[in-house]
Amino acid sequence: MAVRVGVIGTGVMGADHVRILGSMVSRATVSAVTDLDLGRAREVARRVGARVIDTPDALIEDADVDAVLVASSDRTHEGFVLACLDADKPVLCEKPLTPTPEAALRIVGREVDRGRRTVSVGFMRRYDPGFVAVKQALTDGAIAEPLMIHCVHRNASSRPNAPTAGLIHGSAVHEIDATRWLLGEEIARVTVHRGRRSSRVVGETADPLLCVFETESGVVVDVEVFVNAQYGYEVRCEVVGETGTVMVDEPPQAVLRSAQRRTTSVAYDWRDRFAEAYRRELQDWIDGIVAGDPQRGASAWDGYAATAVAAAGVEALATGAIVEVKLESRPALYG
Ligand code: ISE
Repeated sequence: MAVRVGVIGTGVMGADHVRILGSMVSRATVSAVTDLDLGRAREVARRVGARVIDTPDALIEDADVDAVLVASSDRTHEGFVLACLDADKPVLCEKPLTPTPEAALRIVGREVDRGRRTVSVGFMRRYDPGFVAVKQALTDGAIAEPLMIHCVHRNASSRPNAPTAGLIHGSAVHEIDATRWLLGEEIARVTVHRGRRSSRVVGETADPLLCVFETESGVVVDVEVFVNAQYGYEVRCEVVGETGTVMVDEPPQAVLRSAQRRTTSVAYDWRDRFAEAYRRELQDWIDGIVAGDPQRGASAWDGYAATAVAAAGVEALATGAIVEVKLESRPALYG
């Protein structure tokens, strides 16, 4: 029997998840959607034959909703995820889990009280074939011990006056999670440098930024975050080890040779670059629910840890200091 998914939020990401669930994921249907903009919800629902429910709370409680995907604005995540925990329904929440570590800890606390993991966080890079292959190479010891990681995270453009903190909470948070996941250790301290600002930025956003993380074992990770890079979307990640390096490759694509040029295209945005990762993430989540093992990919604890590092990054950006990351102790529920 198919898992009936209810989707909260039908903006860019919610609509894309509905499309993928409705067309590329087996044993899943989208039974209901909701959005503050009910007109937008109706349009997205129509494409997959889902119902529109007026409010998120009613959607979470609905008898035809077995599991919930939260893709609404970041500040609403906490309330909806807590309501899913109370309703005993598996939930996949888009990243970041919450805007503050305190809010994420409340989710962790509620899940620990229930004694069962049912909250997953949408850090989709954990499902990208390139990132998965890098993780495998590290596990196999292919480059011996990792020493440094170099990352690039570029978007074509951001909205005018996007808050600079959003470059850390919304974008670099992916490198934070990828670092923790690839290395299997926590990030201990953070610095953030703002350099010369691009004249192409509309508004006050400080862009680009360079974030530097240092892990517990001393691996240094540099991340260029540039959300107005103009030319397209690009993510790079290279781990430097004692005997070699391993780098994330992009999905295969055509190489065009014409008019004395050899060209390949650059992705338009993350939905394009990480299309396969999103499909695998959703399939794994559904497979987990079917198998009675509903927490897959990043957990609520991972969501908390990532948000705590991002918050340290925002403090580092404001103060120019090296900021230590102070995590609560990890509950046994998270292994
Ligand atoms: C966006 O919200 C995402 O999550 C994308 O994966 C990320 O690359 C982008 O920078 C964010 O704005």
